Amino acid sequence: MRVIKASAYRQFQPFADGPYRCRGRAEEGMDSTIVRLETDSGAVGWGEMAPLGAFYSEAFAAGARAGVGELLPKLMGTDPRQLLVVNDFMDRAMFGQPYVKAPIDMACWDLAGQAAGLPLAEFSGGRFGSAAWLYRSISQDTPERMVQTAQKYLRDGYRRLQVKVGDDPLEDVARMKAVRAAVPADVLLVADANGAWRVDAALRFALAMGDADYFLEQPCMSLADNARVRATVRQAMILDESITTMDDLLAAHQAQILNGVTIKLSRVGGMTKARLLRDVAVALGLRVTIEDTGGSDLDTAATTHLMMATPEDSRFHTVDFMNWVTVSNGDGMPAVAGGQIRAPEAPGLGIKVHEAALGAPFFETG
Ligand code: 0XW
Ligand code: MG
Repeated sequence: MRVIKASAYRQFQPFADGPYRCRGRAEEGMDSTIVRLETDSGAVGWGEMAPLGAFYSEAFAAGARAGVGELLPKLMGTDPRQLLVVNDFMDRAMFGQPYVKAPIDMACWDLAGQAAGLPLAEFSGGRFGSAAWLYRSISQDTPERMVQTAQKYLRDGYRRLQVKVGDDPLEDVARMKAVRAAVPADVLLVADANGAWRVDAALRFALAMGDADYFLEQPCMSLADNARVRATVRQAMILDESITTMDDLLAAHQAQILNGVTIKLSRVGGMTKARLLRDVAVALGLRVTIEDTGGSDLDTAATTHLMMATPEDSRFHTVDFMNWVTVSNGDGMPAVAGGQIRAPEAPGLGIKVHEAALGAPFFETG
């Protein structure tokens, strides 16, 4: 099987619940890059990558579009089923830029799963259980409005909430305490600072929160700063933004900072690299969240498959981005129920893409 044609599309995906605010910035939606690979066997594979604006990570949408335009012509003639070979080739052809490679790698996984006749959960090692927990993120706002959002998500069936902090620590305490007081004790809460605090702010927040029941996610950006926070905070700590490579994961584990890790496909370079990090995190006894920066059905299918292929004891939770935005890019994701998500049963990603709705590609080769 050889790739003979590649196209890339742009899809704007407005947030269903209004602008999403974290690290003091707001975005109206996701500017998604969608890759389509066609092979000499007639099989078609799809991949997606959608950054959160340009401020959240190194990824930015115009960079993704330029990057896939640079890489896709070089991939003509390669066998998409040989995932490690494809990744090695991409890493030699382009230094870094993991978010550019993520949607291409995803489209190769889609083709490899289809060729094997297996959904990606099974193809990547096996489906553990039938569903994975989801969290919903509560965008930074006044405590009152954040409580309203929390209550809406509980009415929708979600049982895990991520409260965006990383702002003035005492205002963040008011946000967390308001949400904690408004939801049942068994609703799992995460305070996610997205690395925005300095150590003093993280410590003020943690001290004022006392023994409240919550997980702390990425209080500061650097390993050294998070280690200083860890020394004082008793709550379990998850790292997200600062874990990009295997070195990052091992160093954080060695520093005894970590209870869990959030693996975003576009930050680490796609499903192939995410799977390796996931397997090592599981072996280290950590809790794992598989997610991404954004997207719709295609991206959600990919993260759900990898989450389902993670042993249940090691899972933290994942996201249903397809329900965060008002546009879909394909059919096949089972409906979310009871705050849990299931992966498609059809081979590959299992998503039938709404090709016509994507409009004309911004790039084509082959
Ligand atoms: C909640 N997210 C997955 C959505 C945005 O991409 C940021 C990210 C996070 O971890 O904050
Ligand atoms: Mg996070």
